[in-house]
Amino acid sequence: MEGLVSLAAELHRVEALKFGQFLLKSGISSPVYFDLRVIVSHPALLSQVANLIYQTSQDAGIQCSTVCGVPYTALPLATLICAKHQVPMLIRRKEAKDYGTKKLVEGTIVPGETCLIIEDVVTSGSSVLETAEVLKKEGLQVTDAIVLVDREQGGRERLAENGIRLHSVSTLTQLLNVLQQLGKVDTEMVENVRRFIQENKVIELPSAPVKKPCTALSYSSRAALSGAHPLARRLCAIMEKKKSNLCVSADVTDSASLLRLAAELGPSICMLKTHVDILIDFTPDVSAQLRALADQHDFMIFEDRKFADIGNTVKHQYEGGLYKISSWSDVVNAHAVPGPGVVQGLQAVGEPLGRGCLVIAEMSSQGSLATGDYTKAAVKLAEDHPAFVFGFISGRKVSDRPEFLHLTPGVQMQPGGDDLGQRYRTPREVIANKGSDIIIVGRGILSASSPAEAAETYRRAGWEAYLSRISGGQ
Ligand code: S5P
Repeated sequence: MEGLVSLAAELHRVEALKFGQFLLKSGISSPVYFDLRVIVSHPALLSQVANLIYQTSQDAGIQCSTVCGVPYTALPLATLICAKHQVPMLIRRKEAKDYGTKKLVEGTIVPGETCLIIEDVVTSGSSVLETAEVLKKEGLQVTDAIVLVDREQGGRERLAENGIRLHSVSTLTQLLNVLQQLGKVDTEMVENVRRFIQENKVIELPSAPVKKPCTALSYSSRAALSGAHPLARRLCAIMEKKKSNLCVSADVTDSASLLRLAAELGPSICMLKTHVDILIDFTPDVSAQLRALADQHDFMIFEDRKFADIGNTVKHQYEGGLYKISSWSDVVNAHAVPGPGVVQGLQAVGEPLGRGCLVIAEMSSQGSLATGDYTKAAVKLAEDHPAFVFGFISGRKVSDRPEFLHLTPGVQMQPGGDDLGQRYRTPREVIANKGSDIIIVGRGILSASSPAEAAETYRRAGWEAYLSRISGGQ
């Protein structure tokens, strides 16, 4: 108890715990706000917190082989505990959540061993769950997590559902009671906070106050955005109408198979992606028939040409040659590597025809170089050309503008990859967790004994993930 009194007083003194009115990420106004990052500037408090966390783990009788702090605030806490008590530590890399070859966890991993997670504040439990998922993928067992403050907003229950026991040094209510006794908060504020806890179970704690995220918006509300590109609006309307955020990648090498797929899968998809240059028997008639099927079944055609040259060259590649892509494909895509010229060249051809473009901001393949600053530059390139570009090829939501759509390839029902570097994530992961809008599925559907049935399975999975996302159940 004594420990708790000085903890509460210190957290309040250094403004790691504030009372007032704060706008949370979810758009909700909260009377209480934690920012535990500041404790690194107060060494005595930092080590007091580390000691209390360690003591809580001892009291709970937790046995573990390693400790991992949820980045970033809990990292120094884990470090202090591990150094003092001679426990091996693991570091979870936050920035390597993107594709690439970077390791997700640093330190020596012994599969089968138990790793204890340390966190500063738990609200919904999402950050702990995310870290646990990464550790489990490495073969570690995660059974317990220790948190300095449990905000009592459903995180404990959510973690328990996922097999993780949450132990807290303190709850928000306990801190509040102590601060009230110390005269640091008045009765009215105490009541406000109590009511807030009751009424706001499982909401996200903000890292910074921001407005409602666009992942919470429905496709139909995005279809109504007056500033969005007409193709983005139409695609959102198609998705809502067909209850499908599935784009099938029709990577077949003969025209008859392509047209058969388009006819069979048409009702299940919002978009059909082609690689017209892998067809051995392309004729203009094929594109005309494809166009007719797209109109009949109401899906868009996306020729995955991945333009990557100077503006003048891509203009010709898009408009002319054997394929005359601009004459039949609603959507094309472009690499950002040449700079704005590639989009401007394509736009000169496509905009008058009402076509649209996606910028490749990330790739699904192992070791992709489209990460970090490159991805940021690609996002800027897209946002600078809203009259033609309406979205991205990426592994996750890379732009906060709701008028831009995110399409993610590298999707199958089971995570994994192929032997040429492709990497797969599940529809749920991509749509509900990564905030993308459309799943692009090739071999997951094409290699099935019944592609039509497989397409329905993917359509349902993508749609359920979307519904769960907009209802806040991600
Ligand atoms: O990063 C990317 C971008 C694209 S467009 N990774 C990809 O796999 N793609 C394309 O998506 C790729 O060219 C292929 O047509 C499809 C994925 O096919 P699957 O069979 O691996 O699902």
